[in-house]
Amino acid sequence: MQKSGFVLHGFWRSSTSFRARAALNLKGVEYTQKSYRLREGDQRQPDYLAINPQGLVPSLVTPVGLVLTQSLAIIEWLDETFPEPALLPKDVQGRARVRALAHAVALDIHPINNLRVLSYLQNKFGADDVAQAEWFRHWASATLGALEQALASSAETGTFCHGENVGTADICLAGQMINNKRFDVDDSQWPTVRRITAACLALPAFQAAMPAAQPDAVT
Ligand SMILES: N[C@@H](CCC(=O)N[C@@H](CS)C(=O)NCC(=O)O)C(=O)O
Repeated sequence: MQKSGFVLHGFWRSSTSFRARAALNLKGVEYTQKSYRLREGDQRQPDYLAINPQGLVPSLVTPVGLVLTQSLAIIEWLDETFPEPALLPKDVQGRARVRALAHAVALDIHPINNLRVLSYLQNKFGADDVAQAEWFRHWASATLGALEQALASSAETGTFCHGENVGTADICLAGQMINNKRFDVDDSQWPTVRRITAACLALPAFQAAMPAAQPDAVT
């Protein structure tokens, strides 16, 4: 499979799009981006729903027109198609650990803090910006506190979530930590999480994936 001609449908500020960008960059895959303004509802327009009926970003379209959705599935597809550098450990226990760390962010934090959930809280229950931010901080902190404990207490934790190789858990963690800044989440209580995030963000692949570095960024 060639490493160019991919199209990433996403949004500069979306943490799930960040995950896809970081994985593509780590794999050295070239891609162009098509941007959807999430607050304006571009992701629910018919053209995009034809690509991804869920109306969520990201989606990745390969050079032969294969449509991939769900950031974790996109990352695994990239890892299986372009094995180096590996984003999951070689051993089965290591893979289970990295997936568990990644899932804690991707399945336990992100879905309940997503834009459509915050919008529903506002429209259905009258939650204003302050209340929505409080909701976000509460659910992000609940899981990140547990992740801090898991990472700080494990001998498997290294420069990154799992040893010295950056991988899927780091991608999810860094994306979440970037997003946290928009909601003033206090991360001083999670030194290991902070240290790992800083190590990730020092990598060129992550720097190039940063929201502010994207062509559609509005800052
Ligand atoms: N589980 C999906 C979640 C995708 C998702 O929720 N993306 C957000 C942006 S980070 C989105 O498209 N939100 C649009 C909305 O809430 O309407 C994934 O990992 O790809």
